[in-house]
Amino acid sequence: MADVVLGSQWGDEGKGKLVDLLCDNIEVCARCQGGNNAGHTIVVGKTKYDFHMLPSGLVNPNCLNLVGSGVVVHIPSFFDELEKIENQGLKCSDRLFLSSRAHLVFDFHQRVDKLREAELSGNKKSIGTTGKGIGPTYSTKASRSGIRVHHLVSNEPGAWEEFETKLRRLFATRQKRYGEFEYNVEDELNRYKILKEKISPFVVDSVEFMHKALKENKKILVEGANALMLDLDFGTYPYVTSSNTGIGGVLTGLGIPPKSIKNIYGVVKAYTTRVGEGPFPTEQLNEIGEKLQDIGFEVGVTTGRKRRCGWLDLVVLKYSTWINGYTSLNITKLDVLDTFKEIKVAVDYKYNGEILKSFPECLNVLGKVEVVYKTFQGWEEDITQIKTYEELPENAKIYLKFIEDYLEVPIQWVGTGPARESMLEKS
Ligand code: 2SA
Ligand code: GDP
Ligand code: MG
Repeated sequence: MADVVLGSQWGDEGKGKLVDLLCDNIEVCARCQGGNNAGHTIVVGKTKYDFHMLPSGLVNPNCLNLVGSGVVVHIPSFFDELEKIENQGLKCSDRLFLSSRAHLVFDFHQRVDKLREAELSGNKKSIGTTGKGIGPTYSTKASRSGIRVHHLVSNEPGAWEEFETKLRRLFATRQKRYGEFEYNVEDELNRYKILKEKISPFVVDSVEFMHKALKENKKILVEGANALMLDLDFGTYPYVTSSNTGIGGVLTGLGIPPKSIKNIYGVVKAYTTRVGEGPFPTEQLNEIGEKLQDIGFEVGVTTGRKRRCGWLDLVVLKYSTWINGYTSLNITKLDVLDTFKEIKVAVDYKYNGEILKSFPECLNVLGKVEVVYKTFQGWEEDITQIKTYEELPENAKIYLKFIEDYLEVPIQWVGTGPARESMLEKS
């Protein structure tokens, strides 16, 4: 069976840390969607690891790791990340696998990502992407002109020529759309001739890989990237990423049956953050937001951008729970709220005086909602040294209990600091 870790808000909830905690007992860790737009931070002792495209399960030396077919892969970045992690002392190469069906991100996809953003910014509608070429690559995938890993590594007669033709054609269509832009196809092809040999040992048929792991009753963990509110279908469209970041993406991105999924862990930050543009009803554009940003050290792992901050939004989380069906929750960064006298939580959205039944799909409506808050008294004490859930201050427990009751999902862990040990398990 496979357990799944999913982001429940707009990302950066602390998924990497939960994966790390669960990793001690798992044998296979798999990424199913996204690419190197993601940034998962893990702190082990004095070492801080930043994972982008590679699964965080690499921190466990006994765990096999798969980059699944739903992931989009920029191969030079794959090797940069691998090298960086290996230089930090983790031996990874022989337990890292890449799906032959994953789509390739080329440098021109990254250029196009930035060109498109620049185009949109003219109408003040840019998405605030990470610039990693994620959207343009999923676009070529959907338009059936994408290039997959197997196209690159194939040794069938004429395969390289076919790869070359595909790449040239793809680039030509992008040039037609965006005009002349700096990109040397010949250099790229030469580079990929070398990368083909380098990447080949990592490539597997991931459907067979996952099927075998399930059949052998291996303990599997799927690591979601980004988060539900960035989901292409269910997020705040068009201010989303270009993959299915919810439970659906786990199935389509790995090719495993629904019945193979056991636990679905929802990672919930004790407040809300968002990086990039797009609606954020509980955002605090004031000293509260600044304080959360500052204490929570809310800075993008991939781009270094400051994250926008605001109060916890239970309307978002209810919607997220309906879609992903969390079996339990990991509340992270509770310690960031330690010094707040009052803590607010959004419990409803009102539109034209009426309480909305769900999270609105239309951004014009969302832009006009009045957020209804419930106010909690802060605990105003340092919880970072606490060792058990029971020892948490009463006001912190009241806050957590309210979340649990509202969402009707049990809390399993509470994060009280960035380190591996700073995680309280609720019995
Ligand atoms: P993209 O690049 O096409 O996926 O961007 C589309 C939107 O998705 C958001 N997005 C993210 N949001 C939170 N965290 C992400 N990862 C990095 C991190 C972000 C960073 O862990 O800190 O370093 O800035 C991530 N990746 C994509 C993005 O902001 C757009 O709103
Ligand atoms: P992810 O993308 O969901 O894996 O999250 P990120 O790694 O992008 O951002 C989460 C940040 O919060 C990282 O810097 C973590 O080290 C940190 N973090 C995780 N859990 C906690 C916690 O409980 N308390 C504090 N203070 N920091 C945490
Ligand atoms: Mg992140």
